[in-house]
Amino acid sequence: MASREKWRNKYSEWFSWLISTAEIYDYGRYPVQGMGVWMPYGFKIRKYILDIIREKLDSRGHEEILLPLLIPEDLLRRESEHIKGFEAEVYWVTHGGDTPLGVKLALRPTSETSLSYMESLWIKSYKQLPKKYYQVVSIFRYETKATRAMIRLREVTTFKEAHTLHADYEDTERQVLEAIEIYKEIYDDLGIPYIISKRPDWDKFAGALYTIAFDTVMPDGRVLQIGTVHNLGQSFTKAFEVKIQLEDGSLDYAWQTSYGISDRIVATLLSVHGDDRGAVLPPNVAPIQVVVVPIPVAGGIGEDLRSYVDKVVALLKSRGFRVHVDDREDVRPGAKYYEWELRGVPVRLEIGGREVEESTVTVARRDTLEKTMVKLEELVDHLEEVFEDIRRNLKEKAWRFLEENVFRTTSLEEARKAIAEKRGIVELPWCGSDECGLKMEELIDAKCLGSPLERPSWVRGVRCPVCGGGAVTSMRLAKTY
Ligand code: A5A
Ligand code: ZN
Repeated sequence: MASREKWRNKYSEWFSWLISTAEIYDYGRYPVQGMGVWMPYGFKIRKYILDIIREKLDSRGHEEILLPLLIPEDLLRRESEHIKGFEAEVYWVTHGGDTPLGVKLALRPTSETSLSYMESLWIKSYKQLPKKYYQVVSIFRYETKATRAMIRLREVTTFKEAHTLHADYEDTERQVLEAIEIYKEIYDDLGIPYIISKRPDWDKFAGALYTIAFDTVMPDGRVLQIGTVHNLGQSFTKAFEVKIQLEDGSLDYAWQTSYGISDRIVATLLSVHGDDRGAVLPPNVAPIQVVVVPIPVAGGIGEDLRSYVDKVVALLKSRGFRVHVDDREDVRPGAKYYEWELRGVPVRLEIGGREVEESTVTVARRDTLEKTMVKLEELVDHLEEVFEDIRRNLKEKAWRFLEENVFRTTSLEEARKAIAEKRGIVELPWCGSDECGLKMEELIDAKCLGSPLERPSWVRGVRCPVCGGGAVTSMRLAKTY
């Protein structure tokens, strides 16, 4: 905790240091702003996260598809609210070689328009519904706010966008709840804590009826939106003539939802669990779960040591662990420890003369840095327990940090002070009017995240601090990314 407080003010620096030194992501050097490079180790972390995301979606009837990167201008413009929201952020392809294109083509900023166009051809009847599609692709947004590694990219390379289609509004409401459940499970599996808010009307996704967002508090106290779920109503199906035959034979426009997660999930995973030594990865997404470091006896890795190490590694591999042996002869064990700690490997096994003799291994945990001697025949069970314990420990620590950073008050002045001094999230009673919400932003100098999905009991009988009217819910505000 002490160390968390310490790097509150140097978190940005820490994050840049981590992703470059641990060779996760090369950012700021590729000569296009807002575009980074996934390096092999980072790519693997990203892949294991995506495996979880895909598994959660697939197991609930989502089907993966792949839409074209280019969207013709007329398609992108067809839903008027949508294009208003994205107009300023679109990259346009205007030429093929030297030839000007007859129709400008957008690099997709998201795929509601291109998919709705195809759905108008594919979907004709309520019998085909609900339909749940998703894709994992690059999207392009010419972000005007300061770009940032993984967090505010101009090429978002890990954009998981899900798009669903329904026969009526009730079914979209059910789908929104399912999406929230899926996202909770994904973040829970990664030990990432979140707060779920219904975004205020002025901050919803362009074209949506409403937006539900997952936010988390980063180590510097600023809030990051890590995922969103949108009820799109019939905006796009009307614009694209996605008409379906209903059960009673009548024709109506279908209903839609969409929900997205991006590279931000990787940034968050690294940030909420990391420490002064570097990354601390939960075992389920660690590219290397166990690193074995042989401790040279009398200056070298002799025959006995090598064959014992081979035996340990074979055992762990046969039980499905992702194991790496660091037997570099020209690097000292201490330097190896430093390197694998930086990369967040959950468990290190140290094996030297004593371990060979006693048929044991020394197990060092990355999260607590504790070391334990374990008998070889107990190693597999021990590691399974340690993995479970690391998972629980990381998750609990991260949730504690989030909870410590949510501050509830009825006073605008206290809210303003809390944000100025500690950042984090403040919760104020709110009458529900846009006007008062916007006024809070101004008075507190923070951004509205929105309200809890259910009316919180603490606002009962409490007044909106801006207008003095009765509070119907609470408003959350924070300094955001
Ligand atoms: N089609 C819907 C799902 C959509 O585009 N929603 S969204 O605009 O809210 O984006 C989904 C998520 O992507 C956001 O919640 C945010 O976490 C992330 N995101 C948006 N813009 C980003 C950017 N420039 N860089 C990194 N992540 C971004
Ligand atoms: Zn009010």
